[in-house]
Amino acid sequence: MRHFLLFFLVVSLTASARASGTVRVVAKDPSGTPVADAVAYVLAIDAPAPVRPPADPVAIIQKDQEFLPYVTAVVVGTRVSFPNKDTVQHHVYSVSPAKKFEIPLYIGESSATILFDHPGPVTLGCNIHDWMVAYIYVLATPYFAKTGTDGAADITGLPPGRYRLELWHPRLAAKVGREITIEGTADSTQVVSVTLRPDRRIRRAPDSEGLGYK
Ligand SMILES: [Cu+2]
Repeated sequence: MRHFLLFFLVVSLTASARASGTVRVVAKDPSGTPVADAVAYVLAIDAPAPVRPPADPVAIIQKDQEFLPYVTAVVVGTRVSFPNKDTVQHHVYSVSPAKKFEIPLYIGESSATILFDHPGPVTLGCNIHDWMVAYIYVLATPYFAKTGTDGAADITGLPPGRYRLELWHPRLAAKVGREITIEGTADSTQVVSVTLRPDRRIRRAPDSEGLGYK
């Protein structure tokens, strides 16, 4: 009987250690329109969740004088490369507190990779092309996902426990967050209302085609 009880205990402990849940975050503005390019992430409240940066650098390319992708989420310790797919030179820089850097004028695959070693938002710009802007959001949690055009992002592999769900977006007007609980393998959907500031991005000069910028 005692053996049976022990066996039962071990089996149930193993099962709970393996169990993981998914949170589907759906970001919408107050009018109900889906919000894309938001970084949804959860911070573990009960136990620390260490991050493991990827072995290879994450690439943010420059193509047709734009950065791609517009928003990139990485964990602390990730290296990012900035390959230039254009035939013009770019000069990528950031003056953000989480990471200040500069890759002077280059064409093609710059040998420089930048290490993002502090959490927080990083705004990327190009010294040559004012309209080029993109963002890196550096996270101190392994649990995150970016919303698509449908406003949805699935955060997977969450061990049971309590988490703080937060969202970041380049034009976020006010911080959003709430506490959530993951139980077993149950999936949950969290609809989050996000208020964005107006989009003030500088658009490409309309006559740039004729001025030899290409
Ligand atoms: Cu440029």
